[in-house]
Amino acid sequence: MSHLDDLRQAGMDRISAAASLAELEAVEVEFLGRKGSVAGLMRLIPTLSAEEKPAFGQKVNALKTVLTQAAEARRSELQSGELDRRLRAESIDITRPGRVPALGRPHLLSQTFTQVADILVGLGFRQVDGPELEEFRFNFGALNFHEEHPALDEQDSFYVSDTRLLRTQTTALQGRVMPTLTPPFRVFTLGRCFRREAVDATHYHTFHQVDAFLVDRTSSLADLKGTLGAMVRELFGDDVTVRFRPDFFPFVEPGVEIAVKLRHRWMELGGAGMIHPNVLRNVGIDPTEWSGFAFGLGLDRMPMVRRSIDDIRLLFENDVRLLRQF
Ligand code: FA5
Repeated sequence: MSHLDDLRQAGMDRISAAASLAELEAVEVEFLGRKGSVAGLMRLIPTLSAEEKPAFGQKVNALKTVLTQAAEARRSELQSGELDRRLRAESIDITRPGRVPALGRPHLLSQTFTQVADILVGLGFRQVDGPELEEFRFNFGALNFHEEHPALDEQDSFYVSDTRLLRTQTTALQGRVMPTLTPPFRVFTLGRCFRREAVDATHYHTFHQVDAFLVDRTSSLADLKGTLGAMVRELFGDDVTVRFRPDFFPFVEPGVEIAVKLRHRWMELGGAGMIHPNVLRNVGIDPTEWSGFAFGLGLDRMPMVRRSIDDIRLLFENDVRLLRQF
C-alpha cells in the first residue's frame, strides 16, 4: 500500500512539474497509459486473495482518479499559458507604418519603344509588326541584295534553314507589307533583330531597330531629313547635332548614315535613303510614278546616348540597380 502512496506522490510531482503540453502528455502515458504504472497495478488485482481485492481495487481506482484530475487541471493551466505566450509573440502592432511595396516600371528599352512609336504615330505613320524568324527573300532578297553581294557579310545572321533566318534588320518588313498597300502610305515597325557578330560596347547579338518607310508622289531626301530631324530632336532635345553622311545600302539610292552628337559623344544611329527603284518594282509599285524614303535606326543606342550608358550589354543584364535609375 505504501507503494501506492509513493506512486501517487511521484505522479503528482511529475504532473505539476510538466512545463509544456508535450511533457504533460509524456507523464500521462507513463502513469495513466495502457502500459503505464496504474494499468500495471490493475493487472495485479486478479492475483490477490478475495479479501484483499476490494480494498486494493478501490485504492488503485482512487489513485487513477486523482492523477487524471491533476493532469486535466495541469492541462488547462498549460493551455492558457501557451495561449498567452502565442498572443504575445504573434501580436501585431497596428500603429506601425506599413511597408511600401516596391514599384516596378517599364524597362528603359520599353520606354524607348513607346516614345519612338508615339513620335512616328504623331507624324502619320502606322505601326505594323513583322516576324523575328524571317524568310531570306524578305530579309535580303526583296531588298535588292544579290546572293554574292558583300553587304550580306555585314549582316551575318543565325540561319535555321537555307531559306529562313533570325531577321537582321526590321527593313525586312518592306517586302512583306508593301505588296499589300496602295500608295501613298506611311508605315513603321519596331522590334528585335539578330546578328552573328563580335559583341562589343555598341554591338550585341540581339538588339532592336525601328524602320519607317513612306511612299508618295513627291517624297524627297529633304522630307527624309525633315522627318528624321523632328524625330531626333523630340528624342534627344534641341542640344542634339544630327549628321548625315553618304552611305551604301542596296535597297536605297542615295543612301545615308545618320549619327547624333550629344554631350560631346557621337553615336551612329542608323541608315536611311530614298527607296531603290528595284525595291519598288519588286513589290509592284511603279518607280516612275512613286518615290519613297526609308530609315532604320538602332533603338538600343538611343537610351545609351540619352542616359550616358556606355555599354549596350548593360541594357540586357537587367540589373535593377541600373534600371531603377530611369
Ligand atoms: C541597317 O540595318 C539598315 N536596314 C538601315 C536602313 C534602313 C538603311 C532603311 C536604309 C534604309 P545597319 O546595319 O547600319 O543598317 O544598322 C542600323 C542600326 O542598327 C545601326 O546604326 C545601329 O544603331 C543598329 N545596330 C546594328 N547592328 C547592331 C548591333 N549588333 N547591336 C546594336 N545595334 C545595332
